[in-house]
Amino acid sequence: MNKLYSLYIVLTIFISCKTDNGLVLPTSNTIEVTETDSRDSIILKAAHIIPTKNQYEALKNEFIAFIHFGPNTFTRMEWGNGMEDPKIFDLKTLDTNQWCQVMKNAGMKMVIITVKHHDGFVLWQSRYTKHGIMSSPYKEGKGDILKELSESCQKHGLKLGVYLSPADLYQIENEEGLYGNLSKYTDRTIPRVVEGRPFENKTTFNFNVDDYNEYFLNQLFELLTEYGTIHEVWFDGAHPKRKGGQKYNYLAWKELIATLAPQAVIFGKQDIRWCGNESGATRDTEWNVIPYQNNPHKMNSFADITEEDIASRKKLYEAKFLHYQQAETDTSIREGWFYRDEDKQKVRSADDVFDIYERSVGGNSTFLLNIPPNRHGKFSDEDVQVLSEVGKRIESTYTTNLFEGATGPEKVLDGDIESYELLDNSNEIIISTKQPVTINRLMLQEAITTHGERIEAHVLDAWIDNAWKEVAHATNVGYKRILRFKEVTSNKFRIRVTASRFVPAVSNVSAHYYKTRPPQLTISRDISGELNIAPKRHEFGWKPHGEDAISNLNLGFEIRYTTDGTKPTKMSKRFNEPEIIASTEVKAVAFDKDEQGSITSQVFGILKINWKSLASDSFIPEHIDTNAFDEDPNTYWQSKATGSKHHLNIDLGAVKTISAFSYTPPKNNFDGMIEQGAILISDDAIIWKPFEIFEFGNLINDPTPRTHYFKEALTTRYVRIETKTIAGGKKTAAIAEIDFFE
Ligand code: FUL
Repeated sequence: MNKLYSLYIVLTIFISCKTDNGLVLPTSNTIEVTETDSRDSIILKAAHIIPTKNQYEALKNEFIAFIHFGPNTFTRMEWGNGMEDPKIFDLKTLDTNQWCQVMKNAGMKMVIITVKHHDGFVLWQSRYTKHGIMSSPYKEGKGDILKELSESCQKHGLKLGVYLSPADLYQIENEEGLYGNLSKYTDRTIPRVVEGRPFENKTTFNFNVDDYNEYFLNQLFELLTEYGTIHEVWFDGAHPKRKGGQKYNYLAWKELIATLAPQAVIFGKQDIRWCGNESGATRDTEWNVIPYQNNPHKMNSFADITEEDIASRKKLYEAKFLHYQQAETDTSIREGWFYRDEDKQKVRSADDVFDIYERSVGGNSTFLLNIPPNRHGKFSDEDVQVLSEVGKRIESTYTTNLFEGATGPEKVLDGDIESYELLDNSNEIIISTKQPVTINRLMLQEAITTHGERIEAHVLDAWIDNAWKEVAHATNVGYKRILRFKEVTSNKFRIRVTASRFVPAVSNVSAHYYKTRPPQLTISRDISGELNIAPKRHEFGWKPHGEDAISNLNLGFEIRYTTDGTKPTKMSKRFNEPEIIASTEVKAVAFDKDEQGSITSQVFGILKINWKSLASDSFIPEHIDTNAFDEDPNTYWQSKATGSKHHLNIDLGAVKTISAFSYTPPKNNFDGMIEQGAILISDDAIIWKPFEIFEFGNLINDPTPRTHYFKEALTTRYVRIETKTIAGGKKTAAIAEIDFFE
């Protein structure tokens, strides 16, 4: 009865409000779903969820920078262990002005720095620990990286954010460490007074917390009061280790942040969510109205949201609360989050970064790109060049609007994202230009601050040969959608909204042209060693209407490559037929007439055609042991779930001299990521001698290949991989691909 009544209300509202202002409920950041709600009234509520002022400001940043810097920069580890000697952070020079200049040139608006990563080492002059910059040689312990960055940000007009890792290995591992020390919850005053180090800001807080939460709050107090305006506080969810059942009193942290940095958004909590991967993948449909079972404004902890479909109508029907929470698409310009080296650590190409930019910013999220400074305290040249090229592409593509001066709904064409047009009658927008224009990008924005996100599906048509022809289609819009398509020339375009949650309010439409470059390439090898180089097929499946836009766009290019580590040029070998590739590096590039694409490189290990599995401790039938070396990273060996110790013995077919190996974990199975293990060798495949131990960090969030370089080369025919620790405390080991390098 109740549901029928609410359906009646919804229908009445729908019928009566068509000409109204497009609002039938008060808008809010969060709306509760009640027992009496019908499916339709839930969707109507979802159409009235809007971002907070801070969230909206954060969305408008669009492209922001991440800095991972700390002891790992010097140890070349992804995750430290907390027991590093602070002297390891042997920084002699630092140029935060260079960082800021490069970010500005790339079009970025904010930078978030790891002031404390999981190892617990702090990059600022904290009163509450000695494990940090104060105990390092940098400026004889007087340096303060956050201060230098904050000053550079002010100089260059960039916003600043801080990443303060809740996981803290130093506080876990050292004897007097506070993390999980089972201390009592008592009333504590924040900040704790430290003699000789008064605060200028006299605000104080009283919280009932334990030692580690107090430590964390004291540090937040320093960060939010002594380094200028902080616009984002980033709480990472990863935990290399836990101890003593340590809990986090996030609601206390939040109160402190809201008081001291009222303009800051909080990542990993109610304001901003993780996109669910670290590889730059984006969802085709990224809704920011998210279903919750509890009120996110009162929640202490937030689970990662990683599924593909997180907020379709079906998901919203199960909600108890509907809440606006945007995603950040975070990934690194380099392989791994920290700087390792100039030659082996891969750097993303400008094509790659620009592609992620268009998919993330143009897919209703914020692009958070990590640029790890090197051991000289600077961004390396290769990263600088890529970022400068990306900045140029963003500017040349998106600052020229080819709909300028066009006729159509005034408020969507005026370039003012605060004004909007309600599509209450026809659900379509027609735009005519004075002269025909050639475009291959369309940008759309909804008036999310007043009307939330409503469009569920839309189509772009162009008037060609006296008829409407469909050019592209996509699903939701929200803050921003960029449509990409093969170039089309016309003087009349139509946007049709084919499904929506309520009357759509469109704030902006603009048209653009991106000068297509020679394609990015992928280099692969099959089990017999045969090389293949081909244009990269993007994961986003850019195939409107079954048409292969990538091939169409790239007709006429040629591929040149080298196999000796040198840069390929127009004079290098042309790729037209496969050759056999043994242990070496292949570099390839596409040329379209005289224009050169970005260079792709791939290091291959020794050929695997004669390898045999001698034994593994176990395997499950669908994932046999030879999958670990079949040159197909989509298949993998997986042991039975018996514990953390597993092994795989391989016969390389002949005696080989090996200097490194790489481990590729399965991409879509988080169960068997090998965090620690050992390589053993043998003369007879019977008696095994330990050779070297290895360790890889952050595999679950970033399941990409990891390379371990041996201290000295080994010569053997038989190799045994023995596992010691599996990520996340799991009990099974898995290998998608194993490679040995000569
Ligand atoms: C992850 C961390 O474990 C990585 O080291 C990195 O900081 C990334 C941004 O978040 O969860």
